[in-house]
Amino acid sequence: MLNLHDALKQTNIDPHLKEVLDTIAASCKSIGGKLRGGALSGVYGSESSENVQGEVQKKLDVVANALLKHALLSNRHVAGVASEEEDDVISGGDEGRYLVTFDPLDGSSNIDINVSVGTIFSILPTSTPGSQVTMDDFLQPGHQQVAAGYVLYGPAITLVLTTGNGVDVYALDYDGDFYQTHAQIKVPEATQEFAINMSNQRFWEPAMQNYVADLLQGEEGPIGKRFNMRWVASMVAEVHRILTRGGIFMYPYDKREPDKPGKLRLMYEGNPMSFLIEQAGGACSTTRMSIMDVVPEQIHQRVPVVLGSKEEVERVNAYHQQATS
Ligand code: P6P
Repeated sequence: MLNLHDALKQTNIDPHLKEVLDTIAASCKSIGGKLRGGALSGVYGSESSENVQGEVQKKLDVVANALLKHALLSNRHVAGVASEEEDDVISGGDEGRYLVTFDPLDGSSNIDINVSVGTIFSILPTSTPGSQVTMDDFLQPGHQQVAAGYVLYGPAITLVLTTGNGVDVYALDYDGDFYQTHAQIKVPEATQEFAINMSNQRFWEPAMQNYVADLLQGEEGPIGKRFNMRWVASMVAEVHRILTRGGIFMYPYDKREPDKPGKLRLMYEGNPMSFLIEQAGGACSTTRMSIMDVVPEQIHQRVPVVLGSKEEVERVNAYHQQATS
């Protein structure tokens, strides 16, 4: 079995990028170790602090963020980092050529109930090597990403990674190494499984309400087939299910907070997951455009997210196009 280090050696990606990916994998192993301890590791519960998103931080949010931040800023190839848990971007070494954005522990409301959570990361080239990074250096569309992935802390600890040549899956073995279990995975074109938080239905745009209502009509409805529903409230778990067996995941715009176009963040949730899904033959959309075409204006900006099996994402887009034509 190929381990991550040897698998990366077989690619022609920049050796410096390989070192950044090795750093991320090593940090996620440490995060996984903290999670494995569960309540015994003393990291359950919340801090008294809130992050820039206005969310109460879980103890493990803070621990995971510190682990990743310090490890990456100690890697000479990292020019700077941006984290969901940090108000501003942070400069790294002046010879670094890579910018890393990350959500250190996505789905952390699931930690205390022992449900899967994950780390999401995205790697961008810096256009200003050798100088202090600013937020503007990070504000690149998702198509500029050179690598993206996540680590899912589930029954197995699984790393899923793309460097722009397909998507590969690695599992963490007892010896502490990630071994490749699947290469070039593909999202099935069609699906009968959707993921959305139905409790927000009254806040969606009519086009999304109409689409989901048609899904729920099953064989008798206009889509003509029965759908099953899943909602883990952990994006990494949903995306991993979709990469594994297909599906469509939606966190759409809702009218509760008109200045927030959705809940999920573009730079360290929408873009990395879109890169993975598109590299695996799936599709991604804000319902108006490809997520990776969005030109970022703020490091923590939010974006409506629809991603998964191409046939279903295209159907959602059609419902929204009809609504505006
Ligand atoms: P809700 C976790 O907080 C997260 O950012 C994603 O991982 C997940 O898909 C979504 O929010 C869950 O949101 O509103 O269902 O709790």
